[in-house]
Amino acid sequence: MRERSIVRALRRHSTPFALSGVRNWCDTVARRGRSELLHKYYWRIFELGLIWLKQVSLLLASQAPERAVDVEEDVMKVLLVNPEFPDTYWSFRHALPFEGKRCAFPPLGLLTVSALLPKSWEKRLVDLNVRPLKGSDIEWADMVFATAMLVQKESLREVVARCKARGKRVVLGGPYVTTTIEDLPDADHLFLGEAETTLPQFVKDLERGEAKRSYKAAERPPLSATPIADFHLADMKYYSAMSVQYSRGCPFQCEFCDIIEIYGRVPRTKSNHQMLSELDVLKNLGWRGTVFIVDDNFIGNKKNVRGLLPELAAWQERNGHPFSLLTEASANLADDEDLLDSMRTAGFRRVFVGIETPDAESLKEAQKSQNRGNLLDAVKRIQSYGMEVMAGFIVGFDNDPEDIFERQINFIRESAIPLAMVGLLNALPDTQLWKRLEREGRLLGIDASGNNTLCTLNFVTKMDPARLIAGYQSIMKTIYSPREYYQRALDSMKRTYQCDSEPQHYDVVNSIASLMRIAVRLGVIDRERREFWRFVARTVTKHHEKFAESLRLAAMGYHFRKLSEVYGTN
Ligand code: B12
Ligand code: SF4
Repeated sequence: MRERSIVRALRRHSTPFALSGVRNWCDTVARRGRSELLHKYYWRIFELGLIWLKQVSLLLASQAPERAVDVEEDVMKVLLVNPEFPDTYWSFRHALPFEGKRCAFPPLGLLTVSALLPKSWEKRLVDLNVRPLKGSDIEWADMVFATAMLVQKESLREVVARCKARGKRVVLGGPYVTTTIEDLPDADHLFLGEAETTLPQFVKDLERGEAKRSYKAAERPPLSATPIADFHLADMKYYSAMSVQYSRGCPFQCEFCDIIEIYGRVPRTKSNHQMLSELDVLKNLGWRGTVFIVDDNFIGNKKNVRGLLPELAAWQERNGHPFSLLTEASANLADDEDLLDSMRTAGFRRVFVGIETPDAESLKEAQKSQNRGNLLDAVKRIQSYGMEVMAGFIVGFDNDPEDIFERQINFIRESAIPLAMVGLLNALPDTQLWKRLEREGRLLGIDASGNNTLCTLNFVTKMDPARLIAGYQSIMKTIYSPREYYQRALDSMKRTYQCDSEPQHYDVVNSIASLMRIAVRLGVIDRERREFWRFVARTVTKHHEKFAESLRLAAMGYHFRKLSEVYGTN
């Protein structure tokens, strides 16, 4: 009964398409006109006409006859939309086609939101990175829920405009909505921060017809309140990995980081039982292969992680090692050999580490105290436990010396980190860095795009900006030139050697298809084919047990090279 009344209320209040179109048109014309013709008298008269037209459309909408609601169909229909990602490091866009995939990871935030909504509601997921959003998808829904990171904001804006034009109620949440200081798209409801406690409240408010415009939890929720995500909504065959989350928050205080502003400095974890149940669900849905534990810092709460790892290892053993694990952790992971050993046993094969810079002064400036000591040794130690190290690097700190670009290149070369993601420092809203630069009057008033591969700066840098951008581009060009990259990949495979190599879950047809695609693209069509065959030959002779791994790395190298061609040149 309760649900029917919400659905009826929503359908009653959803504006007919044509009328909402008139209103949106009025708003658009008014916005454009204001900037272009601000002081013109005749514009004012026209604007009054627009206001009148908008009022009439509102009045007609309020008198529109209530649409008949078929009682049998009175189930709330929620469309979950993940906007499109631009072409960045983590999009892996140029590598995915080799695997026959469309997107790297499913939108875990939305799948979790789905699980927080009443079970009886009908839900559908449209991930724009997998397929386009059709008019019929929007028509189907009573409400549209969309998420976004900063980098997805343009696509989000389009999604909201399309859904609003069809008179749908739109609900937004996620990191962009939480941290932005810009005007958000014209949605009906905004969720700031985590939604474990606020969404159930929203459902109650909706029922009473008292849903608020904005929801923000008074406190960050414990992760015991996080349900198992609705993984079944994601069409798994299009993703190259699945995601689960163990913890949120990080105990450190890197100046540029917005994680600690969004998720806090006290890492909260799920229970072991929650984690293993999520893995059970993924396994029962038929998933095999990579699972990304999407924590801000997996070892943020070391005590709890130590308790989880043996159980995780036992679960993998019991289930025939279905998953290869990937996560993100701070560099101090290298200080704890017991932890490294337990991670290896539990099936971790890759770890992303925020190295940022080999320069001690710049690390101090970034308040990255956990990166003290010999970072090169730290990387080697992690690799010696069979884990490929992926890492983030940054140039543009105030303390960066003139030779920082060569030093970054040398560090990346010596550390044998194939997937080195180098970005230009940008200040994200709400971070300590943003606040400092604001105090120092150095912000340029340019919106942060969230895409740190773009050659844009949003604050006044100490180094000459032209020199900084040229230096950044020289890093990109060097580290992703095929010879450099393949050498790092070979070195990394050598250092991560272990007797029990990564479990492979071959689907014979797909694997042969992937092999053919890689061989044709990189070994025949690509102008760097000589380097590719040299790499293959050296892998076969020295690391044949890692042949599948080497093909994955070759595909990734191609993605990064394509990116460096886009961003690494003027
Ligand atoms: C996994 C992950 C990814 C995956 C994305 C997978 C996917 N399809 O979503 C990958 C690896 C692709 C990725 C890439 C990037 N990421 Co990322 N990523 C994360 C990470 C580590 C976890 C996200 C996650 O799944 N969380 C688990 C879910 C359950 O939490 P959640 O998303 O926050 O959702 C909760 C709430 O936010 C809320 N909520 C979320 N959406 C919605 C929607 C509605 C309607 C409602 C009501 C509520 C709601 O409810 C959920 C439950 O509480 C976060 C950090 C973090 N702690 O979240 C960074 C993070 C989201 N990423 C970030 C960034 C910067 C990037 C990149 C730009 C990095 C780069 N330079 O390349 C790229 C951009 C993507 C691209 N391809 O171009 C930033 C975003 C900053 C911002 N303000 O937008 C974050 C916060 C980390 C950081 N500070 O660096 N990322
Ligand atoms: S270690 Fe990583 S997540 Fe933690 S504060 Fe630093 S940058 Fe943020």
